Amino acid sequence: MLKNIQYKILFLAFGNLISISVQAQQNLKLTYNKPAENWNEALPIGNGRLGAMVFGGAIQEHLQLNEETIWAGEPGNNIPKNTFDSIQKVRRLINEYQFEKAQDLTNKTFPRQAPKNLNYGMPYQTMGDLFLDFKGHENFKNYTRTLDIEKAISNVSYEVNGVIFKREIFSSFADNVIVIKLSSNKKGSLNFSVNASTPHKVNSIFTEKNKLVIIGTSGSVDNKVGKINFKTVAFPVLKGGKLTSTKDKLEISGADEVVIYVSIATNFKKYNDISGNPDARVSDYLNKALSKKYNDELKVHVEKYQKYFKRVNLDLGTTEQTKKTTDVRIKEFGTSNDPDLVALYFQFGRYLLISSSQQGTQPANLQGIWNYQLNPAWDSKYTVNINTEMNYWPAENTNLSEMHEPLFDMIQDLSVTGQESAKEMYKARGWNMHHNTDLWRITGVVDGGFYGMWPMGGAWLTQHVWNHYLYSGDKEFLKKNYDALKGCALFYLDVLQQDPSKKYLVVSPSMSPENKYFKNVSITAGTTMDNQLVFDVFNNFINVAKILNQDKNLSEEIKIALSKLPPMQIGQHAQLQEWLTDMDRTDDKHRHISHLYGLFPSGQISPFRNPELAEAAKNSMIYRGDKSTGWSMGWKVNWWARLLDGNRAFKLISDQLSPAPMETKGQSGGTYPNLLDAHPPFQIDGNFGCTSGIAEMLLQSYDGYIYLLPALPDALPSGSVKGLKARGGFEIDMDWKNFKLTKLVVKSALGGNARIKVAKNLNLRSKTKIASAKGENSNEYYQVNSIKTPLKSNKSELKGFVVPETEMFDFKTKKSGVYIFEVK
Ligand code: FUC
Repeated sequence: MLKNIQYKILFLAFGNLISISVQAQQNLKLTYNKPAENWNEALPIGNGRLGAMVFGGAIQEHLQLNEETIWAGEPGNNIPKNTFDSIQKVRRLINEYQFEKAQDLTNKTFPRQAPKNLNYGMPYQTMGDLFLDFKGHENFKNYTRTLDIEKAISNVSYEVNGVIFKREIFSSFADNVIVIKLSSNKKGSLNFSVNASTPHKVNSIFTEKNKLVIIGTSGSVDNKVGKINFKTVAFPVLKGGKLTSTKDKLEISGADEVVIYVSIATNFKKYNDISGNPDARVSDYLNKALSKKYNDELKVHVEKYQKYFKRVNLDLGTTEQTKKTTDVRIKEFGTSNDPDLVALYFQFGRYLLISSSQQGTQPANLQGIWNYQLNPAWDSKYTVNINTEMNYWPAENTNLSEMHEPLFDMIQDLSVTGQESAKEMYKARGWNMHHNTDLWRITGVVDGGFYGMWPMGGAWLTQHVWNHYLYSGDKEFLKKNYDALKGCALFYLDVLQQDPSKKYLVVSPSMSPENKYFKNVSITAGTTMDNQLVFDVFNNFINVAKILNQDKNLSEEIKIALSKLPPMQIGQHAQLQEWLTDMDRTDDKHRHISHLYGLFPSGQISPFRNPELAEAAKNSMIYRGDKSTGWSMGWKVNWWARLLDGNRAFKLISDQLSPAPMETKGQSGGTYPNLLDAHPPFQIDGNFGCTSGIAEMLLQSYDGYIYLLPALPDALPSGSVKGLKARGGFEIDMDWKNFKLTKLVVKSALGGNARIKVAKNLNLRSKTKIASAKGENSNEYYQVNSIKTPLKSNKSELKGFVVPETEMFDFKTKKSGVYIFEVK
């Protein structure tokens, strides 16, 4: 975007203090002055389906390649037979407070390793690697390597013996191929060979008519046989020079310019259909790309990408740090003033979502689409007890609504495959899933009872459906997803159990994801997160059924069940209780703080409506501490933003932007030189979580109004943002200076009342007639579901939650109306 930002430098000249304006440039590029030495330094490109990590070596270019449907295994679910009786026994043991026995029986029923006749989900797998070897390029200089996230192109440039060599590499949004253009400023100086490798056992690499071809079959894991067949073709188009080939290598000599098109295809059509023809598909993609001139290919690629990317602009100001390479900026972030790196990180999150999740593709998995292994960490599949949802947190508010669609498609699939787990394991109607799924849409328990006995995956995923509606107002979309929402509600209606002590309706057995409340026990009933999730599932159903005028009787039945869910509880340590009984430990540092789901992404806890719950949530956060895995820190940015503490949110951004550790395992995250998040190892959720958190610091719309600049930290006194979305189809542009909003533009796509909350005494002026806000917001997308009064331990000492002084005003908007406010 290269937008000029002005900042002032004071200096002494001739004894006088003079202030001058200096132009510094915001630069939407990741930049480096040396080739990547490892994968965490390589740069990700992607078009939703095809991904590559570009290493940018001068002597050897290396592209690690992915196609999003290369997964191990074959169609089929993973539901064990005859587990209902055990689940019933576990329920009884929980009711008798025999928790260790309940855990033991769960572990026995669902062992840690997949039994022989079952599987715990398949890994997402790399395709392989493409190498370009350059003779005589050992002594290179003036090297630069960039990823331009404004255009979705990676560039490499360096000089050898006075000749400048350049590469331009992108995963084309125009034609579904990866394109590598090589050029130099001296005719005839391109001499290199093209070769490839793949780690797949079943493979063959050969040349055929000036093309390099790789074919292979995905891996076999557990009880599944690898049945994804893939084909990759690398086809160089030369200007000048000549191309020769050996058995498995292409040699290019004396060329002026070369464009290599890489096409990859598989036989995957749908989770239950692998009848596609990789040969035909690979040629089809390639021929389409070859029918265009390179410049047209590039032009369409950039246009298609920018259609999404350019919707949002964020300027937080620049400093001298902006001019440094990205790896150095990350290293120095904690000790320097580099607000622009926050803006770059935010936009990089948007870049990653556009590049890994396009309409018609698979949703972004644990590593988006970028993975170099056959057996990556946690299979690089979909973990839905936080990670998959986190990937899509920035989809609506950062104006990338279309990128959300692959997740909705997956929910549709799961609402079918999940009927098997609902019926077989729980004798319940509807559908459910547990904490993992994969390309084949498995819905059974994974990784054994301790981690996997959590029947809540569908409850969390379907929140995205309702949220998409709140942002878009798309009733057709609601209709299309009605059965999935209904099936999810029916499942909980059927499985809720009566808790023996207070007669609440609770999910049993379940857990507060991956955390234990004593000894080695995670298994319990009625965890706070489960209660919050079911609360949202039921309310969504009641709301949607009303909007679509459906299922009145079922709604009434669900309202009764809803009224019997447990309220939230404030425990003895003044914390939000994680479990139904007050078992929280103040020294618990677990990365999951699942009971704060109610604070974010859900909106059940608001500092204005329920200050006591907000205070308790804050205490839980303080006990847990800041530093953790990447995704956990990303979540914390959102929580602190919702708690209106901009400085603490910024502290978490700093923790996230600290250099990732060398270890490939553990609980201490950070950011790799390529700006990707470290769990460790690389896991993309932290990027998306933090991106969403930055948006939440600037704008929130979950609580009945649009709150502008709710959590601005001291480090970001001035800036501007354009194109953030609020619920109800509003789009917001804002400028702020010295922590005060100076300009606001509200664009309304759907019309309706706009209710705006800002800091007190702002004195915004406008031609638009405004009125101070009274009562609940009349806008249908801003209705807040009321929660039960929380219970409070008499040992809990609350000090009071101080909210900033604000004011709220309303104005009527029309469809496509634009409303401008200014502070003079
Ligand atoms: C959950 C987390 C882990 C990891 C894995 C993919 O199980 O607890 O930290 O992110 O998902």
